[in-house]
Parts: sequence; C-alpha cells; structure tokens
Amino acid sequence: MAIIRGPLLWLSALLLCSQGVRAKTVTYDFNVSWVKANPDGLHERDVVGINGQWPLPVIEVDKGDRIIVNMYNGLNDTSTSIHWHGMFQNVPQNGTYWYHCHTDSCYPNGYRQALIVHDNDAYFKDMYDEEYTITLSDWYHKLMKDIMPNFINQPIPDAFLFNDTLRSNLSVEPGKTYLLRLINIGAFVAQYFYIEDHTFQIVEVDGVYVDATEASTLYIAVAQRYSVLVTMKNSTEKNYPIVTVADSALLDTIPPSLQLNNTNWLEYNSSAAHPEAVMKIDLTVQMMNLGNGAGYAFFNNISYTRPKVPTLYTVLSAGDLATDSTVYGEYTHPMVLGHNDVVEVVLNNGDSGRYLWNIHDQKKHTVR
Ligand SMILES: *[C@@H]1O[C@H](CO)[C@@H](O)[C@H](O)[C@H]1NC(C)=O
Ligand SMILES: *[C@@H]1O[C@H](CO)[C@@H](O)[C@H](O)[C@H]1NC(C)=O
Ligand SMILES: *[C@@H]1O[C@H](CO)[C@@H](O)[C@H](O)[C@H]1NC(C)=O
Ligand SMILES: *[C@@H]1O[C@H](CO)[C@@H](O)[C@H](O)[C@H]1NC(C)=O
Ligand SMILES: *[C@@H]1O[C@H](CO)[C@@H](O)[C@H](O)[C@H]1NC(C)=O
Ligand SMILES: *[C@@H]1O[C@H](CO)[C@@H](O)[C@H](O)[C@H]1NC(C)=O
Ligand SMILES: *[C@@H]1O[C@H](CO)[C@@H](O)[C@H](O)[C@H]1NC(C)=O
Ligand SMILES: *[C@@H]1O[C@H](CO)[C@@H](O)[C@H](O)[C@H]1NC(C)=O
Ligand SMILES: CC(=O)N[C@H]1CO[C@H](CO)[C@@H](O)[C@@H]1O
Repeated sequence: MAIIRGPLLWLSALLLCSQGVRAKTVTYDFNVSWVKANPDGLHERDVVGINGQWPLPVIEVDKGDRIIVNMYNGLNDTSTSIHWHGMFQNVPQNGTYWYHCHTDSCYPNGYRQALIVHDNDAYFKDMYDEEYTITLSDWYHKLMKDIMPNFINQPIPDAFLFNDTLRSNLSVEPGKTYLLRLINIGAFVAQYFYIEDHTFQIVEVDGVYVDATEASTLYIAVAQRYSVLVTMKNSTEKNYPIVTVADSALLDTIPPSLQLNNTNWLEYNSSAAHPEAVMKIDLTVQMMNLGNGAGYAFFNNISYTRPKVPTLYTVLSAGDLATDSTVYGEYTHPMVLGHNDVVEVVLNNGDSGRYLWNIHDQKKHTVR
C-alpha cells in the first residue's frame, strides 16, 4: 500500500513477481478522481472513479503475471492509496481477490473492485464453460467524510448493490456450467446469496481452492470471496431469481425504505417473465408427547400454545406493533408477513399419521 499526497505524484505499485516462463507484465495507469454515479437509481453522488469511469475496472491477469499499477491522485481534496486485498505481493497467487482504497475509510466511496488471477492449472478449470465476476456491497448516499464524524455505531446503508447496480440479468445458456466469482466488497454488512432452484459447488474460498462442496446458500461477509460452479437447467422457459439478503442482525435500525432482499436473475430467456424472489417457509409437522404426557402437534419441533388474546384481535388492537411477532404471546410462534407477499410454504409430514392443512381465508396455489 502506498499513500499519495501531492496531486502531481504518480505511484508505481509493483504487485506480483513471477518466475514462470509464460508470465507477462500487465501495466495499468489509474488516474483516480471524483466522478458522478447513481448505482441504486435513488441518489446521484460523487464516487471515486478511475480514468473518469465508475464502476472501476476489474483487474484480470494470469497466474505468475506481474502487475504494475501507476496511480495518480486526481482527487482534489484528499490523500488516497490502493490496497491489494489478500495478495502477499512477490508470491505467485491465484484466485479471487479485490483492491480498495485504504486511507480514511475511503473505499465505501466506490473505490473498490475485483482482482482476478486466472489459473490454467486449477483443478476445476475444465469443469465450466464460462465465468462471471459479481460483487456485492452495502451502499451509502453520503460521502464517508460526512458519515464518519457522526456515527457511534455502524452507519445504516441506503441500498445493497449487486455488481454495482440493481436488478441485473446474468445471461445464461441452458446446460452450460458457469463459474461465479462472488466478492463482498462492502463496508460492513454480510449478505446471503442463493439462486432459486439451483445448487452449486464451492471450489474456492478467499483465494484457496477447496474440495468441491455442494451448497444452496452462501453467507458472504465483507472481504470474503467464493467461487462456485453452477450448472444450468436444460429448459429456457423460465428465469430464476438470484437472491441476496443483507444480514439484518448487523444493522441497528432498518429504515422502511431499505430493501434488504434484492432480486437479480439467471436469465435463460429474455422474453420470459422475471419473477421476484418469494419468501420460503419450510414446515415439518409431527405429533409428539410432552412431559405432561399429553400429545401435541409440532411444526419444526415447536409446539403451539393458544394465546390469551386471539391473534386476530391482537392484529387489530396492536397498531404499529402488529408487525412485531413478540406481541402475540410466548409459544404462539407467529410469522409476520408483508401485505400482498407471495410466500412459498413447503409442508412436510414428518408423522406416521395423515393430516389436513387449512390456511384460513387465504388463497393458495398448490405447485406440487
Ligand atoms: C486525471 O483526471 C482528471 C479528471 O478527469 C483530469 O482533470 C486530469 O487532467 C487527469 N490527470 C492526469 C495526469 O491524467
Ligand atoms: C472536488 O471535486 C468534486 C467533484 O468535481 C466537487 O464536488 C468537490 O466540491 C471538489 N472539492 C474541493 C475541495 O474542491
Ligand atoms: C460486473 O461488473 C464488472 C465491472 O463493471 C464487469 O466487468 C463484469 O462483467 C460484471 N459482471 C457481470 C456478471 O455482469
Ligand atoms: C433485466 O431484465 C428485466 C426484464 O427485462 C428488466 O426489467 C431489467 O431492467 C433488466 N436489468 C438490467 C440491469 O438491465
Ligand atoms: C440436461 O441434459 C443433459 C443431456 O441430456 C443431461 O445429462 C443433464 O442431466 C440435464 N441437466 C439437467 C439439469 O436436467
Ligand atoms: C421464451 O419465453 C417466451 C415467453 O414465455 C416463450 O414464448 C418462448 O418460447 C421462450 N423461448 C425459448 C427459446 O424457450
Ligand atoms: C427476506 O427474505 C428472507 C428469506 O427469504 C425472509 O425471511 C425475509 O422475511 C425477507 N425480508 C424482507 C424484508 O423482505
Ligand atoms: C427435530 O428434532 C429432531 C430430533 O431432535 C431432529 O433430528 C430434527 O432435525 C428436528 N427437525 C427440525 C425441523 O428442526
Ligand atoms: C493461494 C493458492 O490458492 N494458490 C494456488 C494456485 O494454484 C495452484 C494450482 O494451480 C495451487 O496449488 C495453489 O494452492
């Protein structure tokens, strides 16, 4: 990491050295300056651009290459730097990394991007057809210099970006396998990542190859990277939501305008519908006896106790607290849903008996 103070200084950062015969030197000239961007469509702001552009360039090289970055600080008001996250420098490495500013909490001003070191020897090299790099991040409408002096706890983001935008389409072809390189380049919020009806194989974690491990959801903390292999379905009738869910446990308050769940799409067919992510509730029904010897019905191993005040009366009388699940009484285990939400309920009978299931006064659509 080097710090540039004078606006006329150029910095040369030598990143990797190699002994490899096919290795090459890749040179980038980065003029770092303020540019305008509005990645969430909600607010245009100053962001740190490179050569007048934002999103910033993804650095892509091959294992063993030497990277030389000449950086010019064209920011009119501040010092700056570049940090090569996860790179030891002078040691050949491969995999998924990122670069970011490391001066005065500056990187959430947009000065962060992926750095990919391709490896022809990777054990999964022949297991995919194409690759995509995708960044996740929490996004702020204010400049860091205006946020930093005013907060005691963590700041509350204004949006969550998917590759520096929202609602994007990853164009895919049926039957092909894609390597997705996922990087959380955010300031502090971890995010869940899943693709409806698709599982994947994790092959790299933070620049280290791992035995291919099947998973359906990832939890990606800030600065973490995962490479996953995803095989497409053979049919092109439907598009599938790629869902990111910000970990609300890390946020002190959640303003109603903050969209924690965001939908992007695996786009098999641009003319077909682009469905929104739906909330999924898995329920396993079982009958068991409790300590008093009596039989009870259980959902996911939790029995139900009738509340003192009937639930609908509480809904009508609780006002703003109606969406707070704790007001319905202990052991009633309510699930609070949003108005007009579409919810997928997966109902498993974990018992030897047969049971009917009724949802009072709701329209339901059985899919299977
Ligand atoms: C860097 O970019 C700024 C803003 O676009 C421009 O004014 C300046 O001349 C550039 N400087 C160099 C050395 O390229
Ligand atoms: C630096 O340039 C940005 C973008 O052009 C501008 O918004 C800001 O006011 C300038 N700051 C100073 C200290 O000149
Ligand atoms: C993500 O953004 C980077 C930078 O703009 C771009 O190079 C890359 O192709 C994007 N990834 C996808 C999947 O579109
Ligand atoms: C993805 O496709 C949908 C449906 O065509 C469209 O509404 C959306 O704007 C597209 N996203 C982007 C980033 O172009
Ligand atoms: C797609 O078709 C190929 C060839 O028939 C088959 O091997 C593969 O299992 C199918 N994939 C899926 C996800 O059904
Ligand atoms: C794409 O979707 C449209 C609209 O649902 C459908 O009519 C068309 O047959 C689909 N195309 C392919 C190649 O599956
Ligand atoms: C986000 O999605 C999760 C899981 O799908 C769900 O539990 C949660 O209620 C959703 N939250 C919002 C604000 O939509
Ligand atoms: C219920 O408890 C049993 C035994 O403790 C456990 O095997 C099972 O996974 C639990 N099921 C759910 C849905 O939590
Ligand atoms: C840091 C790291 O994961 N390096 C890997 C680079 O690639 C070779 C194989 O191609 C691995 O053996 C290294 O572990």
